[in-house]
Amino acid sequence: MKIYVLALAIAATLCAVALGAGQALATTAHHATPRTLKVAMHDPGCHWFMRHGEFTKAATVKGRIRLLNLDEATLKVASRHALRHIPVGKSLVVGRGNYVIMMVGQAPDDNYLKLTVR
Ligand SMILES: [Cu+2]
Repeated sequence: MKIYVLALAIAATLCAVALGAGQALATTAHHATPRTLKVAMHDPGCHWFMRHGEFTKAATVKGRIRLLNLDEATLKVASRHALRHIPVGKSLVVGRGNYVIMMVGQAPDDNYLKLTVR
């Protein structure tokens, strides 16, 4: 009986630790709310980063950033590790790395946007 109680106490302690860790993670995520970088439709080039009311083909940001697709079709976000898609009106948070952003079915001379996240 004593061993059973001891096991129960250990299990309860482990649960409390796991719960605490989970809350710590949630808190961290909450504080690091990423800013938003818009990708907007604009010709020529079809799509551009829109920052401070200006259209640019390249952007460098510090810290995680939320990419918002305001283009006319799904965007492709390519990094060394993955190719991800952002449907129109949706967004994607990206972390540190280099990215090339293009649109599905885009013309060969449309923009390839370069994003650097430090
Ligand atoms: Cu486009």
